[in-house]
Amino acid sequence: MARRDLIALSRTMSHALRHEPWLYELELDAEGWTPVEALLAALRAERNDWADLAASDFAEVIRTSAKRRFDLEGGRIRALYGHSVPGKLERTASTPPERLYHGTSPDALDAIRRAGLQPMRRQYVHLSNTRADALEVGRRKHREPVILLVNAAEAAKNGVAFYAGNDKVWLADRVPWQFIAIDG
Ligand code: HQG
Repeated sequence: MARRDLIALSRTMSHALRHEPWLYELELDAEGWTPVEALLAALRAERNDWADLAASDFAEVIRTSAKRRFDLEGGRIRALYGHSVPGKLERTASTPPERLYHGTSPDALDAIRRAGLQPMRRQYVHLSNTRADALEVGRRKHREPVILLVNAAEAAKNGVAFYAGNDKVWLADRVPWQFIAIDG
């Protein structure tokens, strides 16, 4: 599949598996999984050039993407993070690295100072392992994003739950400002 088509497919997979599965007649289980065949059936009907879509196309999306967004295993598929579906998915809290990063717009800073990092429209706050990744995430919101350094070890010690997303992304419940510093 051409790179452009892989990106379009990945976007639609994200929409179906993170946000509005019901539009594709999909049901996600408690951990966000749905049968590969069900997603294939829905997407084949979505676009003429997806009429021959196969599980190998999902595998190609995963293999060629810089970010690991999906798990494909045992005839099932799920998004690893980013969900906004109602009903929090079941996740097991685990010990985060000492520090995590979050890139955001300077316009959000006052609100974050007051309310902490909130999940907003998603189920969890999304944090990056590296400053470089946070910068990239923040650039989706502003040309010159603010980078926040999250003292994850201290937050975890004080009861904030963290969950592994993929190799670059950690998820958390609300992170109060007391565990956050501005890192440029
Ligand atoms: C901000 C992409 C006001 C927060 C990325 C962020 C990521 C607040 C925005 C993943 C706030 C939410 C998620 C508060 C937080 N008041 N604004 N109290 N607390 N915010 O897009 O983290 O490419 O839902 O700073 O790589 O930017 O889709 O979250 O700017 O991993 O796979 O509210 O999405 O991955 O924005 O990005 P988002 P995010 P994919």
